[in-house]
Amino acid sequence: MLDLFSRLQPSFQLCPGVFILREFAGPVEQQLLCDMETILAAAPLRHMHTPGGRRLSVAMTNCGQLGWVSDAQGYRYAAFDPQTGVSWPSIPLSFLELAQQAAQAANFSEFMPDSCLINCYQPGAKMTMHQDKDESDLSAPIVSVSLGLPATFKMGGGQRTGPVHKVMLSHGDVMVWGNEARLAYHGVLPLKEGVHPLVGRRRINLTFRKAR
Ligand code: MD3
Ligand code: FE
Repeated sequence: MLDLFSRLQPSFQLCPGVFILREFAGPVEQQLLCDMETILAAAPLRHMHTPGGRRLSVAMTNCGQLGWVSDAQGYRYAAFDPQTGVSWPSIPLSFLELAQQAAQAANFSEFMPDSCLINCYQPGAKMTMHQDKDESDLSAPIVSVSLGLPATFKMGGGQRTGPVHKVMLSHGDVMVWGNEARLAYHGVLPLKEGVHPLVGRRRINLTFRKAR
């Protein structure tokens, strides 16, 4: 664990249960982006709707045994892509290894995600404060990988309102949440205009979860 942290300075524990691993994904960025394009070809990005009928500004798709979906029926994990009717593409080895290494660096060994949500932000897209609580096993951490344009991430506590930590997340940064932070409210401020040399005019976030 020490050695994983030392090659990745400056990584830190933002607050109990929240680990920020700066540039942890850097060494595998090309492979991640290449594997992501294969997934997008089979399961295209789409703007889902909230149960209340509002279109999400972040475009999403999934890979893994289960994918997070939202529509008029509610939020849930589904084994099939509602848009194509077929299973989500499986989690590529490059994704899985990175998620497991990040979890291990944050002291969660044996993390076995069964779901990876791919979020695509274009300038202006944002994510309002929410909790991730659709997963059955809250003892498993969540690992998120940021690629492309930088974004400001907000993290509060157990309530939607109240003081927040703000953290800039840049290309290659990986965050791990677990334990006391697992149900923290969090969100992303509207993405600023820009073009990333490798990823273009967008921010990609890969969120690995154990949904079942
Ligand atoms: C903080 N995505 O998809 S990273 C989401 O950058 C989501 O796209 C954001 O929040 C993004 O639900 C943030 C992932 C994340 C996931 C779980 C968390 C952050 C978390 C649980 C507790 C606190
Ligand atoms: Fe979330």
